[in-house]
Amino acid sequence: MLRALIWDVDGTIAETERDGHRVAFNRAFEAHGLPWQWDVATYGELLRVAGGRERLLHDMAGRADAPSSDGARVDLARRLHETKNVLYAALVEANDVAWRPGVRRLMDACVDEGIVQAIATTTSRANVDALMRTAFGNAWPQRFAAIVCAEDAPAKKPDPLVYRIVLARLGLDASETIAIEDSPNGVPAACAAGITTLVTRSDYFREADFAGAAARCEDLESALTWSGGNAPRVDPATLRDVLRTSLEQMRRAPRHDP
Ligand code: XBP
Ligand code: MG
Repeated sequence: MLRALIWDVDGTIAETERDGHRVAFNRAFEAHGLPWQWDVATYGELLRVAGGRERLLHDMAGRADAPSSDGARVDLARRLHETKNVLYAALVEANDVAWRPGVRRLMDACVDEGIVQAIATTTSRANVDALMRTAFGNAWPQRFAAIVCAEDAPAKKPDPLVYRIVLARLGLDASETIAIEDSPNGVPAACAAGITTLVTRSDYFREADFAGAAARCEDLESALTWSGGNAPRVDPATLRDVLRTSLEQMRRAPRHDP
């Protein structure tokens, strides 16, 4: 019996990587007097590395103009990352990072139907907070039975730790949940935790293979046909079928009180 929907954040809820984190990293480089810039394609390559600080350190390893000692690089990455997160929040608050189609409707439908929701992300908690507040205000955490971020799960995706912590906090078995993911790091993380995983294709990973995923779609709006009362309705593609079946099962299940 499926009981909970687990959301990835970056790329799944909004195009945060291309329009948010990347832009904020570039502004942080400028703010720290560095001549570095990550264009859209370069940042796509860097997304192989999960975690903003880890991504910075990976990039610095190939730069002649980065600090030479490990300690100085770690310190610079920490300072750049702090600045980046502040600038990211400002971008999100200015509504420069649009939510992806269908996400808000599916989240609202879950609330209407009493379906438990959770967040499993390798992003810093402050970034999740900034993004979710734009849609739901300060009370947004009340919508989620578990919110697990980078600070809670130091081993980042594709490590399944973040999903295992979510399952533990929900008190559910993996077979009772589905995850929505967008990335080649996120899908194996959810799958390794035993969770049925649906892919919504973000810009950076439009062509990726996602062998372990149960189903794939372009976005959640086109994946679902919405009818009165926010109810998702059947449509033939695989994601639609899996999600519809999941939601119907969840609707029939007793409400889970975390
Ligand atoms: C998200 C990440 C994060 C973001 C930036 O992956 O890898 O590092 O790019 O956030 P996922 P931070 O969507 O799989 O959770 O700078 O806070 O790390
Ligand atoms: Mg993602």
